[in-house]
Amino acid sequence: MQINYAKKLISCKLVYYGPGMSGKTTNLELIHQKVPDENKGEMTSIATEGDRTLFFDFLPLDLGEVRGMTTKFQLYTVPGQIYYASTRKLVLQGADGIIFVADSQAEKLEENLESLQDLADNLKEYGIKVTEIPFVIQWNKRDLPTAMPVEELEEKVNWPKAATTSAVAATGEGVLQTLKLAASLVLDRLNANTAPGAAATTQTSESAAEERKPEIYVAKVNQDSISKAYFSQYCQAQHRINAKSDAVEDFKKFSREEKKKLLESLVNYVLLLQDAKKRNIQASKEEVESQLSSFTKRFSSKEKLDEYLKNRKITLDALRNEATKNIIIGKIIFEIIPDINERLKISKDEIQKFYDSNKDKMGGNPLEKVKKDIKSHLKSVRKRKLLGEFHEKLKEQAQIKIFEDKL
Ligand SMILES: Nc1nc2c(ncn2[C@@H]2O[C@H](COP(=O)(O)OP(=O)(O)OP(=O)(O)O)[C@@H](O)[C@H]2O)c(=O)[nH]1
Ligand SMILES: [Mg+2]
Repeated sequence: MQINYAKKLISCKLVYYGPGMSGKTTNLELIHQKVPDENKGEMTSIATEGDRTLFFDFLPLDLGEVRGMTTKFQLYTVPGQIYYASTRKLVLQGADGIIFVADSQAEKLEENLESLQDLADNLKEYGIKVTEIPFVIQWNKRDLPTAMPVEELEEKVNWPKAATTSAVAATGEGVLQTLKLAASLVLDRLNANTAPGAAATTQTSESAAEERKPEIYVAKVNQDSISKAYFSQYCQAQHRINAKSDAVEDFKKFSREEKKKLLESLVNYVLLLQDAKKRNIQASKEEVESQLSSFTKRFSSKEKLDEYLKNRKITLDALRNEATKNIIIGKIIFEIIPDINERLKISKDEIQKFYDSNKDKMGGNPLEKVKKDIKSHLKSVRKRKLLGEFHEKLKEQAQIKIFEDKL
């Protein structure tokens, strides 16, 4: 919670958590529709792939005055899909309250429980207990025929004994009630902490306020903003995945030039995702898993894979993100250049030419031996060129702002 006593401003962060497709973004969209314009900021959906959240959705709200202080809420949703674990954790940082959007359908019981456990684990890493933070569970999708009775959900899912609401976010039912309940729990907590006699707690909440900085953005790409925190995570991940050797640094420091290059590549990716969304192109869970396993099966055993991941300091999630990117790129390329396979054909002549003009780099190997490598090299160069041309086209039509001073 950020409290600025000079400006009489309280700013709270609420995070909508829950399994994939449970209705988190739908909650935010509805709130955005219902709140009068003067009390809300722009809703930012950050690089969404289809209607799934990739990074987070963000909506600033002004709830008016509480005890003489202007109260602002920042609403965030996290991506529910398993493979965005690192993003979920990042968005939880500094949360003042959580709304867990559960999917009431019986077949989603396991996913609800997993996601709730994931939340508890992530909060624990920030030193917070799920039973201590202002916390509301929303039983969403009450309209669906396989929705479990609320009593059963309470019994099977609500182990933190949180306050609960019922909702049909798709029609708006219960959405504002859920928000109001969560907001009141956060404000109750604030009141308790600032009440006379609670001096010690006030101290800590004030100093915590100094520590939490507002979200800083490094770029805006059409409607999507890229936060500095996300960008930093992206840089580390790219470094780890692409490093030539397995010995990667714990935290690599990048030069300004390197950062600019990395930001350019991230902007390109966001442009690509936006275009994919327009074309309704997605990477399905099955596709991601199958691409992932074509990589992991290179390792002779699970131990070998674990060792590789450990040396590189990467997680399977990071590889899944990378796989998602590759699948989407592959699909877009195919859609914009239907004869891509034709255009990626490398002729014997080209291989010969490359071999002849790079003979000194061939280590004395005969053409026969390096033919395959040369072919795949030329193919990836051409693919990059085609993709580069496409990025240029996307850029021409896009509104891109880079905040270089924030890098
Ligand atoms: N029937 C029904 N459908 C709903 C309800 N709430 C949301 N949906 C639908 O469920 C789907 C997923 O909703 P989202 O809001 O995108 O879900 P999410 O939790 O943001 O999903 P991720 O971002 O992938 O984690 C959409 O097609 C919504 O229209 C509801 O109460 N009832
Ligand atoms: Mg979402």
